[in-house]
Amino acid sequence: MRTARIGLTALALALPTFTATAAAGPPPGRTAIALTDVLPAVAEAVPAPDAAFRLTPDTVITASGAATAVAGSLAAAWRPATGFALPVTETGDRAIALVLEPGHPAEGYRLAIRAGGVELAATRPAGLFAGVQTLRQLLPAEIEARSARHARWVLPGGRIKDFPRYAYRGAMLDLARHFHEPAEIRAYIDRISRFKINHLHLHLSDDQGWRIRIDSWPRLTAVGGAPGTGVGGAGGGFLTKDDYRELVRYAADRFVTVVPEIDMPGHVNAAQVAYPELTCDGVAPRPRTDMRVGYSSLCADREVTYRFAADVIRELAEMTPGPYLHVGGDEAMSTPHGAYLRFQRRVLPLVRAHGKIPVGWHEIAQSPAAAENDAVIQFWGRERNSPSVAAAGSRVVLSPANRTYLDMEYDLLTPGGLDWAGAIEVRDAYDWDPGALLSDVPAERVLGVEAPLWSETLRDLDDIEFLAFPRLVAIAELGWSPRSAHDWDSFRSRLGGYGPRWVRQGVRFHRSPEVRWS
Ligand code: NGO
Repeated sequence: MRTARIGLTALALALPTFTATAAAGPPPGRTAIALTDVLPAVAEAVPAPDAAFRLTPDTVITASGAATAVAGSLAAAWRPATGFALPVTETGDRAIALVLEPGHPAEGYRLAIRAGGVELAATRPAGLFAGVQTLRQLLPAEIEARSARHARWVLPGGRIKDFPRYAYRGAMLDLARHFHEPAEIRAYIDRISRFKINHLHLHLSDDQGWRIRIDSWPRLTAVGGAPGTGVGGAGGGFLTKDDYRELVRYAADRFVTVVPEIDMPGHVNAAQVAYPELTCDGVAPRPRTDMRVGYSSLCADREVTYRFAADVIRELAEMTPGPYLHVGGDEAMSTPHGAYLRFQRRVLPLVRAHGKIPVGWHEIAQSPAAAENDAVIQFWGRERNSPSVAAAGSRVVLSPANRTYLDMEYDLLTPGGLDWAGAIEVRDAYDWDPGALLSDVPAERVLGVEAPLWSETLRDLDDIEFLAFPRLVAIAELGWSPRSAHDWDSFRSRLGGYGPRWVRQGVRFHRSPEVRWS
């Protein structure tokens, strides 16, 4: 692997800023934004251009019961820039009404915008939240400002019916190679949930560091989370159990499910530095801050290995309300094949025993225990066909490295990122079909897509944002929008229109030359 080591922040700060748009504005009754200017693309839209709805100082948002919290989030998003009170009430005229009603698919919603009012309806709050993300993109970019602006706050008229193609739309953040503070993780949750990403996979342990407190093995974080435990000796840190629980709650408020990962039986050097009994010879290895992979392994034939795995899985499951628990399994190059199979035969059932669905990188599909425990396989290869994934018969999350790895460089000129899976520009991230990537995995076994962001080259939130955006939006659209909506020219034009929103939010993003930015 090769890295470009130039700081991303400096580059992003040097980008020109946008000037406010819409000075002239569209004619009254019309809007600058079309009903279909939404990322990810909506499933069905019927514009009614003369039926726009204008927000006024008197606009109210109506909701009751389980819809109230989502209504509150919409009001909170729109208050700063509009300067309007936007009270959430049970009833009201000319309102933006959030309604729970039967009959919509999971996370699906319908939206009707008329001059006299707006109705957003879904069966569950998750659907309302998805609809709110759509609504937020239908007001001009000034709505992202943090203080009151003069603008015509007009929503384009018409009807939308929308629902996801896949149930699982994920982003992964590696906390092991570089620890990212809870505030940075919360910011990332804010950013990804805007695009209807609904899972956040946290890679919590690796050769360099261990980032989640485990009470029964306290040296994991005391040693593995100490200062200097990041790549290049930079950084350090870990999540306390309270930090983790608070992140899980924060994510859940944005309808994002946290998927914790402890990587085993490889990628365990940090654990072995803290507990030498986790090696086969009982000798502590040296701490590692380089980027090599494949050299560490738990010992499949020592009982202490399974006490360790059981304790870690139990404590992690106890603080994780979501259904999934990821046990890694990738690049166990120094675990003999038989030992790998013996390890998975004992560890995958432990995840089940603690009430969770095991998830693993696609190497776990070599183990019959993967299918027996109905594990989810996360494909991260480059090749079109992966017979071992097909053989397992399990559900698959697609993270093809040459399409979805957000830590890959954009091109040869843009600093930042690794290059082992190739350069990934926005169109590379967008132009593939999750339903057809693995020809021997039937479409119905595809649970969804996930874009991993490994942290070897990352330091701070600016670095995270610069590599994630805009590529993560391409993956979000592949995960949410129907295949029939797939259209590079449309995507790239909607993306160009989104740029000013990121500028206002203070998000550093790659101004890809493939996109005409507003
Ligand atoms: C690989 C490897 C990780 C690296 C990453 C860098 C997987 C599943 N294992 O992906 O340890 O950090 O590449 O791109």
